[in-house]
Amino acid sequence: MRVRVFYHDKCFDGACSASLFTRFHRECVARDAAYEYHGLVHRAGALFDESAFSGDENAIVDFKYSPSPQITWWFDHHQSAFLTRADHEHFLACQRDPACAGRKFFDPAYTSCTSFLAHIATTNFGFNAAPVADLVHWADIVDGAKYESPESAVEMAAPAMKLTLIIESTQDPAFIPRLIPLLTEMPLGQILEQPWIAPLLPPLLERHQAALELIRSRAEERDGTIFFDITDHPLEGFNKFIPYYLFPHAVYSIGLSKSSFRTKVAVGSNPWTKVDPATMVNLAQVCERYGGGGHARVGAVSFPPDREDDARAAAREIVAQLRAHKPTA
Ligand SMILES: [Mn+2]
Repeated sequence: MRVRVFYHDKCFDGACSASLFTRFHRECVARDAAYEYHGLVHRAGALFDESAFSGDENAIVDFKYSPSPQITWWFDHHQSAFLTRADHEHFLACQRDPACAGRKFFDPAYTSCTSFLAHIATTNFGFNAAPVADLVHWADIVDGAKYESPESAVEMAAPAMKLTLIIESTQDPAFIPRLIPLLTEMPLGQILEQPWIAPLLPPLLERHQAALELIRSRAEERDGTIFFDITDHPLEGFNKFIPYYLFPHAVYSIGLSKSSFRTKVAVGSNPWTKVDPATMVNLAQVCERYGGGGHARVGAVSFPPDREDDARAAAREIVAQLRAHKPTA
């Protein structure tokens, strides 16, 4: 049996979910299957290439729902999991179909897709999640931004955080598929020491430092909202906690950045803020207005590279909305 696993690309939780799905599937569903990995990214336009759903089984983890009949497993925890109302209705219809309901799972209350998958695999399929407890713990910390301080998030001492840096920055399409099986096979510290992984880290730490200095030079904070535009310095991603490391009292941050395939408006909130979450703006809803999405506390909107002006206009509107809004302690 050939199983194709589609996961949120360049994301620690996406890679951990793909690894955990594999271990669960091998232990509880099919002992002799072969697994192939295929990363998915949020982009403007079609998210899925139907012809890629060519396995005997096709699983999507930590990514949006696809109504394709080729998709046989789905696990997600994103509030914006459904691209359209029709997709949501397709999923609800699936929940009423016994052949489908036991294989497609959605719960936005989970901090990480990895912890959600561990829960379903354990309770519904008798999977033993004890050997992967450390991985599940770190997936929750990384995906839920549950770092104890901006310093721990930006200084990145833990192996999971160094791996996250490598995963979020890699330009090698073979890297994450090669990494995925290891995530549920050996401790994270040992993964980092692999000879094909260890040399990747030092240049990334240097680039991280440069991004920190670039954002420091661009960011302006007003009325609790940080804004920075670094579209003139194309970066393939940067640590999203840098703004709060620079401005610990800020509540929201909007960053306009550019990579090879998109201009991105990143809309986040300070995970360490002292304001009452109930008084904060739902950022998934803000982003959905421009065709993006995410979670209540962090979201993003992607524009094609040739619509940078639209991205900038959207960023300015969002900045104005959030600066006018006063969350309270
Ligand atoms: Mn996730």
